[in-house]
Amino acid sequence: MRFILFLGALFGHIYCRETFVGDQVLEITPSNEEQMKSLVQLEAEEHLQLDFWKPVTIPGARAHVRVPFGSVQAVKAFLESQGIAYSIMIEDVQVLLDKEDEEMLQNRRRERNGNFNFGAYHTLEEISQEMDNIVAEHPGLVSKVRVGASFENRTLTALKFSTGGDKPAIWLDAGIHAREWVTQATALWTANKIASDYGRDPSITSILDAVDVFLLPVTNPDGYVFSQTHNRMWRKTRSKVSGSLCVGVDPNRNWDAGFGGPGASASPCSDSYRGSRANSEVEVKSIVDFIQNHGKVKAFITLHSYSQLLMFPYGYKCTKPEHFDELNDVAQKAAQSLASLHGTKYEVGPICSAIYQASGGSIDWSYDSGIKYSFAFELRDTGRYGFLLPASQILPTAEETWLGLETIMGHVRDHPY
Ligand code: 0X9
Ligand code: ZN
Repeated sequence: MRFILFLGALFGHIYCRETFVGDQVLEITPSNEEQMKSLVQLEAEEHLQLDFWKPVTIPGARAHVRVPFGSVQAVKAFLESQGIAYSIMIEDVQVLLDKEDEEMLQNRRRERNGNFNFGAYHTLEEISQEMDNIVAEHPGLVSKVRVGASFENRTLTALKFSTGGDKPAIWLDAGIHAREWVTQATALWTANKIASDYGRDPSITSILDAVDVFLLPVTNPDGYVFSQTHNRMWRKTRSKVSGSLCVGVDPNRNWDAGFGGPGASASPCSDSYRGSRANSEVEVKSIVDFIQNHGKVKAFITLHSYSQLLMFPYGYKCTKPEHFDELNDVAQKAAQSLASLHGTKYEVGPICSAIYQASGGSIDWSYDSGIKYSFAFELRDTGRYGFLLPASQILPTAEETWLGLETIMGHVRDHPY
């Protein structure tokens, strides 16, 4: 009995994790309005438990959907009966998850020598330790800033890069959506890059001589922990929703920008649930308060995955922002420098045309609050692995993303307002 309890404690984290054995991710391409309607119907069938990684938008555009094992046959039969084109993007989601797990374990063994591997996925604990390390190694440049606390009371820790004085600032966050693991990893690599190269790399040096940078690598820590311990596909926060058994709010539908408009759900069980009111999520409210108190944030950049897009406002409406030409120009240049490293192609445009209409998003809030340089990245890939990007792609992703970020930051440095 004692032995069984011991094993239970040892493997508890494995036992209570949701499995995705036999789940498939399908790429679906509706070719006309009628097929679009059928797909909307399909999406509404709650019992199928479909997880749209990339939603249905317009005829000809590809949608990506994770289909639980138990629904695979029914979904395929439906698509075939409607003549809707599809292909299998991921044969068995669990195969990728097992590989990811195994790599994390192996990496932990390798890291026992004390060297942090930026090309691996890490736990929240490991990420915070590495943030402490970065601060300890560069005490004159980097410090920790407590932005607030999450619903489950985890500290929201940002790194502040500052050469002193009272400078305008650039805000950079990652991991607002829990399952977008390449973003937290990219943010941490970026922190180390900025810290190590200040004073060596003329571009980083001149940026930090003009502005401070605040970097929050894990914006949704509760969701991140949950995505590692319970459900790899978790996206939302972990807040309790009164009157519902479902947990969590989509923190990128919760900002006070067109809140409650198109492209957000009012249903607590939806993955894009907007929450009961704008700023209901303490993670969102903490950042809003922090930025307002600071008073001199001039750029707001957020990292998501996946799709390889570099976007700017608006998402809650489909009209051009006042600074369209400048934002578009900066984003095009950033996408060009990003592509110069490995040839990774990004599409550039306002959220509404580049991806879909979505209300309550962070960069619409920042832009409407007067932060002109508001950008959202959707990092790699375009769907081969989607949210389950292999760890072997972390370093190339982070390195190329840096070139895009550097271009934007350089523009902010050169265009004070
Ligand atoms: O739907 C989203 O929130 C983002 N796509 S994701 O697949 N990462 O979930 C797009 C966000 C666009 N940005 C804002 N609306 N601020
Ligand atoms: Zn996202």
